[in-house]
Amino acid sequence: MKLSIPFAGVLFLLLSCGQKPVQTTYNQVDKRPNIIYIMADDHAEQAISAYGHPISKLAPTPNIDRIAKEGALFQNNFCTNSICGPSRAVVLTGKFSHTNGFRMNGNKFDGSQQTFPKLLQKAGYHTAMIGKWHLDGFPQGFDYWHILTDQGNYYNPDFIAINEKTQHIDTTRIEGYATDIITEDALNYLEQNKHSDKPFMLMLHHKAPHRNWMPALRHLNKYDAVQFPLPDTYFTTHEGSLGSKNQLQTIYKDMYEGHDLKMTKEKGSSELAYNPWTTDFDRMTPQQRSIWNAAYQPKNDAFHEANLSGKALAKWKGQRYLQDYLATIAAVDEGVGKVLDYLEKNGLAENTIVIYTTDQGFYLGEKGWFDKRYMYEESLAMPLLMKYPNHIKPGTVVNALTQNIDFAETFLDYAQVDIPKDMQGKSLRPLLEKKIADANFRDAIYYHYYDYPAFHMVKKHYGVRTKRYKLIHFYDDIDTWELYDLEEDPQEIHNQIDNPKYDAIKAQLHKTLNQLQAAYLVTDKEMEKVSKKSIENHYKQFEKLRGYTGTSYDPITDTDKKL
Ligand code: SGN
Ligand code: CA
Repeated sequence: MKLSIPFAGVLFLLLSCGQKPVQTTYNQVDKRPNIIYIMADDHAEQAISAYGHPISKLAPTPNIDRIAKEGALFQNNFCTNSICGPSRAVVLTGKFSHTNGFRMNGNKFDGSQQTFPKLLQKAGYHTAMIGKWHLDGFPQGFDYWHILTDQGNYYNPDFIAINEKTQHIDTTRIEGYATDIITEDALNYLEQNKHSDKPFMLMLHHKAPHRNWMPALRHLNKYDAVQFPLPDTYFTTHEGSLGSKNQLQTIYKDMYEGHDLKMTKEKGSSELAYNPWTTDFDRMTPQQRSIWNAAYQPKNDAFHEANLSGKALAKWKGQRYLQDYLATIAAVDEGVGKVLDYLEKNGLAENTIVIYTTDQGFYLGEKGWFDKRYMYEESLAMPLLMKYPNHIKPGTVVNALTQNIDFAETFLDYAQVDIPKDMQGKSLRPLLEKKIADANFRDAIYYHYYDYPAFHMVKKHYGVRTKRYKLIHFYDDIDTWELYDLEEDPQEIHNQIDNPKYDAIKAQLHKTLNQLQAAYLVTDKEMEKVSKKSIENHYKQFEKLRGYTGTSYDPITDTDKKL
């Protein structure tokens, strides 16, 4: 791996001055806790074994689980807007999308606004940001940053950083696997900072396991022999839910057979079946590509021999997706282990808060889906694990309704920095110190997703979730409400909006929704409608990108249908 510029610069300085770093105790002067915020991209709770889901039992994440074992596991943590950039903007600002202004990917993040890293930096912290940024513009409020370009690539990714010599912003391609490079860079950062008397705050953001789920070379065959359980709702017909009918995120219909599922054109060939974004595979070195092909070819040839169609093909695609998705997580888990080991070996574990989370939840075949965006449980949920020895009791389980809106205030609270009045969350510290009961923390959470028409065509919607119920309004080219009783129907397949049995609950949920919108100073109860033409064009554009076989299993007719 190439040395990134700032480290090369520091090394050069140390060598050229002939100085050895002064040996001091870490944080000798300032005893406030260090913070390592590890955020993966699209890592579902169902794929973190600490959460106990059947899928994760077959693909455990022992290192990530260590954080919960030594600290806390949040059982009801949610995002406010289930999509990448917006979730990151909420984390940085402690404000909802309608307040921080970043509602959807493609918006411009106003980097000049108040963020928690800026406040920590001002209060004497050394701050760093490594990995996926995806907020447009460059990070502000960080002493060191080294970020992926846009979404980043799994193999030989491009990174952007400030060249310390020229002060120009440089893009450098680094050979290797993104997850490993990011982990390595974080370990280098910790090592370089080891003798600072300042506490640090490091944001370590992985690209993995974002689409198209490309595992590290050492993990390409990791789960070939495992049959993962496909969810009961894999072949749902979305009865009673207009909001979920016309999306484009069904595994057996919308995945690109080459790019996403790594299927080949025919037996004996390593040519990908359908690969609209050539950059992910084309950027691999010939050596990487040949290891890749050697690992995938036998399983792809076996697939061609089996000559599957209909339901069997749809199930095969679900398996391939899960095998790749979970194998991609393996390197993330190893990386978390390396960071935790480093902290222990260097006497840093005690005084460092470690968080593991992801920008939002993800579907692993529930309702037939991949991707996120919806206010349904799998994508609304945002895994959260947190340790801080001597402050958080090992094995703590938090059941309170919490959100990414709370993170900024939590970090400021632990760092003893005043929490600005305009932040919209609540510090989680009193919960972790058991100064407040879970049930008294928050009665309901607010959600708003705006990104339509866009990839996957999930309609705009907002809503409220309490401990037991959920009310959602889908709007724009439709106008429809959904109500779910999460206790009776955790899979959210029975929309109770027209069931008179729920009339009183419905009225209460509407009231709570109005109260939350008032409390959070919601300025955009509903966004402006888009034109029919634009919606049609988006459908056309995305439908063109779909599978090469030109057919998909249709659960309504139980046959293969032409796409
Ligand atoms: C890409 C993906 C989508 C994904 C978005 C947003 N398509 O466009 O499937 O929903 O990113 O993801 S891909 O074919 O380019 O992989 S996010 O996590 O950045 O919000
Ligand atoms: Ca994401």
